[in-house]
Amino acid sequence: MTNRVELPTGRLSRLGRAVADNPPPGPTRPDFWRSPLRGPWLTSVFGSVLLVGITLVFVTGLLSYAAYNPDLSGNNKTSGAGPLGFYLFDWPTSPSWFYRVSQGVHVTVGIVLVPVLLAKLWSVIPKLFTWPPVRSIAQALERVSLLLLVGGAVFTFVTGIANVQYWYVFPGSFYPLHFYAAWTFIAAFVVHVGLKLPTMIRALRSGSMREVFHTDTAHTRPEPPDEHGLVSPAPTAATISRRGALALVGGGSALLFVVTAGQSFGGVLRRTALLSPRFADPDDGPNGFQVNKTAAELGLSDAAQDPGWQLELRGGPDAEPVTLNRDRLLAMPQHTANLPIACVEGWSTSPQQWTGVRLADLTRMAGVDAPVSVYVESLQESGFGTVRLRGNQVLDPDSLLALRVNGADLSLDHGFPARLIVPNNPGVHNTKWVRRLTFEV
Ligand SMILES: Nc1nc2c(c(=O)[nH]1)N[C@H]1C(S)=C(S)[C@@H](COP(=O)(O)O)O[C@H]1N2
Ligand SMILES: [Mo]
Repeated sequence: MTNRVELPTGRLSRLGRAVADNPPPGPTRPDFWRSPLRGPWLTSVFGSVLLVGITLVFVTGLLSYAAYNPDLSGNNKTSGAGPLGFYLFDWPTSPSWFYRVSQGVHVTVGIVLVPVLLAKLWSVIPKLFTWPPVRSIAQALERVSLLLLVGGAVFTFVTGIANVQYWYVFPGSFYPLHFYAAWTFIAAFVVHVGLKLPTMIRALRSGSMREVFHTDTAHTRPEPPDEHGLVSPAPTAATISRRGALALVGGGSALLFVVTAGQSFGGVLRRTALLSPRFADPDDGPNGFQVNKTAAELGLSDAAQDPGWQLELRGGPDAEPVTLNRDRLLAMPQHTANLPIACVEGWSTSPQQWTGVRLADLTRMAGVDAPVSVYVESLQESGFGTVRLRGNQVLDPDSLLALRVNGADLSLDHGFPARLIVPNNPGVHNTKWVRRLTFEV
C-alpha cells in the first residue's frame, strides 16, 4: 500500500522508533508464530466457506425477523429497530413449510460454521498482535473495524447458540442482543469482504486444492512469504498436513451437523440430535410431539381446564362481542390442515394433523369481512401470550383455531382448549390457550 496515511514518525523520538522496531518478546514478534500451515491460501479457504455460510445465516436471519411481522403493533421484540426493517414485507402463508426450512437452515448452518470460524480466527491470530499496535491512521481504523468484525461475530454466534441451548446467561432479552450484534457484525463483514475479496481470490488461485489433497505431513511446506504477515518467518516442520487440518475442521462441522440437524427433521432422526435440548419426543400418542412451555410451567393448568372457559370474538366498533364455549366451537364446520410447529430456536416437528374452526369463519362471526389484523390474547397475560397476525394470515383457509390434533383433543400442553395454527407461521405466533380474538379493520 502506497497511499497509507503515515503518522508523523519522522518526529518520533529515537526511543519511539526503537520501540516500534523492537517488539517485546512474545506474540508481537513474527517468529513467535511457527505453524507452517498459516498463510493466505489456508485463510482464504476458510474465508470463502464463511462468505457463503454467513451470507446464508444472515439472509435467513432477516427472514426470521420478517416472519414476526414486527411492523404490527406489539410484535416487535427489538425496540428502535426502525430503519433496519427497511426490507420488511407482509409475511406469506405459503409455502407452509418455508419458515421451518429457513429457520432450520439459520440455526443448523450457524452451528456448523463454528469450527470454520475458529479455524479462520486461528489462521489470522498473528495479526491480533501486530507491532506497533498502531502504525498509521488508516491502519488504526482497519484494526477498529476488525474488532467489530471479530467481536460482532463472536457475540452473534454465542448469543444464538446460548439461546437455542436455553442458556439464558445474557442480561435482558435475547432478541435485541442478537439482532444488533448481527447488524454490527454484518456491517463490518461487508467492509471486510470488500477489502479482502481480491486478496482472497488471488490467494485461492495461488494454491491448488488437488495438490493439498495429495500432500502428506512430511511434504507439507509453508506458503511463500506474504505481504500480510500470515506466513511464519521461522516455521517449524509440519505436524499435520493441510489436508489433515481441513479434514479436522470439516469433520468437526460434519459432526456438529449430525448431532443437531435432527431437531429440524423430526421422526426417528430427532434422536440423533444429541446436542439439541429437543432430541426426544414426549411419547407416541397423538399429542406426543415437542412442547414449548407447558401449561404447568406458565401456571395456566387450572385456567385452561376451567369448564367455564369461553372464546370471545370482537369485531368492528359497533359489533357486540360474541362468546363461544368449546362445544359450540366443535359444532361449527371443522377443517383439517397438516402443519408443522417450527420454532425460532431451529427445532421443528413434522406436519401434524390439526382440526378446528377456520379463523376466516370466526372473522365473519365477529362481523368483519376483510380484517387488517387480529389481536390474539391467551390465558397467559405476559411473555408470548399475545400476538398480532396480519389479514392474509387470518384469511388463509388453513389458518385454524385448532381444537384437536392427530384425531384427539388438544392436550393441555399443546394449548387446550384452543390454539392458533397458521401455515408458515413461526411457532411463537401459534398462540396456545387462546381466550380472545379481536379482529381489526
Ligand atoms: N400462550 C402461549 N402460546 C405459545 C407459547 C407460549 O409460551 N405461550 N409458546 C410458543 C412457542 S415459542 C412455540 S415454538 C409453540 C410451540 O407449540 P407446542 O408447544 O404445541 O409444540 O407454541 C407457541 N405458543
Ligand atoms: Mo418457539
